Amino acid sequence: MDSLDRRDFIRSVAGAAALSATDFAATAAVSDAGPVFLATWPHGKPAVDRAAEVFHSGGSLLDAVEKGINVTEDDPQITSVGYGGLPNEDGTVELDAAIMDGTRHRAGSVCALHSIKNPISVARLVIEKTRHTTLAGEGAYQFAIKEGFTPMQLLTPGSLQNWLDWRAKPNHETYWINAENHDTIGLVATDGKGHLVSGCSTSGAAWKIHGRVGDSPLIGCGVYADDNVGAASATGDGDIMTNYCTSVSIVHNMARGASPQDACADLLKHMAETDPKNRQAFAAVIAMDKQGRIGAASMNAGAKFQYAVWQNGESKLVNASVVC
Ligand code: SD4
Repeated sequence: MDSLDRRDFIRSVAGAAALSATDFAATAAVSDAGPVFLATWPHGKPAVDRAAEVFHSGGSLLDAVEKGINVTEDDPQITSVGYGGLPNEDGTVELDAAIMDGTRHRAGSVCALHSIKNPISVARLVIEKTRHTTLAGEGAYQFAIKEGFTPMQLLTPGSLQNWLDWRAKPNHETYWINAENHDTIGLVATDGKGHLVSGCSTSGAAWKIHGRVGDSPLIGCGVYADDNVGAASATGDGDIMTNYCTSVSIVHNMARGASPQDACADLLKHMAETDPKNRQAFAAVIAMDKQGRIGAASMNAGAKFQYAVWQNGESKLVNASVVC
C-alpha cells in the first residue's frame, strides 16, 4: 500500500481524536493468519516465545502479553527493563509499564514504580481491579503491595556498579539516553481472530530525574490497541516521542488506510521533519493491523533496531528498516 500523502498524514495526527466509524469500517476483514506476537529488540524473542506458549496453553491474549513481558522484566542482564534496570540519578530504580486491551478499549498503567519487578503485571491489575487507568509513584507501589506483590531491591550488583561509575564521573551528564540503554520491551499481539493487545515495560532513561515519566506508560504513546484497526508500541527517547503520541498516531494512520509498515515509517518521518534535531534521537516503533500484518521502523541510522516476531509456530529476529 502506498504511503499516506502528507495532508492525510497531518490530518491523521491532528485529528486523531475525531476518527469516525467510517474510518474504522474502511479497514479490511480479519485474516486467518493465526496468532502473531511481535516485540521490540532481540530480547523480544524469548518474550514472544513465552507469549505464544501462554496463549497456546489456554491463556488469554492479555495473559500472553503480560507473561511474555515478565520474561524481560525478570532478566537481570537487561539493563533497561524490570530487575537490573538502570536507576534514576538518585540510585533508585523506577519502572514504567502499560498494557491495553483492544476489545474493551481499556488500558492500565503504572509510572515511577519502585521495588516491584513486574510493573506490567501491576498495570494489568489496574485494568482488572480498578476504575482508573494510571497509578503513579508511591500510590502505584501501595496498590501493588495490597495486591500481593513482594517488594525487592531492583538494583543488581551490576546496575549498582554502573550507577556508582556514572556518579563518580566529573561533570557526569544527567538524564541522558543513548542506543545502549534503549531496550524497552514493547509487545503487540493478535489472536488471529481480530483481537489485539499492546504492552510495554521499561526502567526508562538511565539516570533520569526522580519522578520522570517517559512515553512507555502513557496510553497512546508507549501502547495503543483497537480491535477495529490495529495496535502499536514504541521504544526510544521518550522525552521526544511523548510529544508525538506515537502509538495512537500509528494506529490512526492505519485506520486511514496505511499498511502497518507505512504507518510506522510516516510517523517517524513526521518526527524528523518537524524538528531536524529529532534525527539525533533514537526512536523505533512496531505495529500490527487486525489481519496480523506487521510493520516496524526506526529513526537514527546509527542505531540498529531489531524486532522479534512469532508466527506459525516459530519466532525469528528481523532488522527493521531505518527511515531517517
Ligand atoms: C523512555 N521510551 O522512558 C523509554 C525508554 C526506551 O528503549 O524506550 N528505551 O523514554
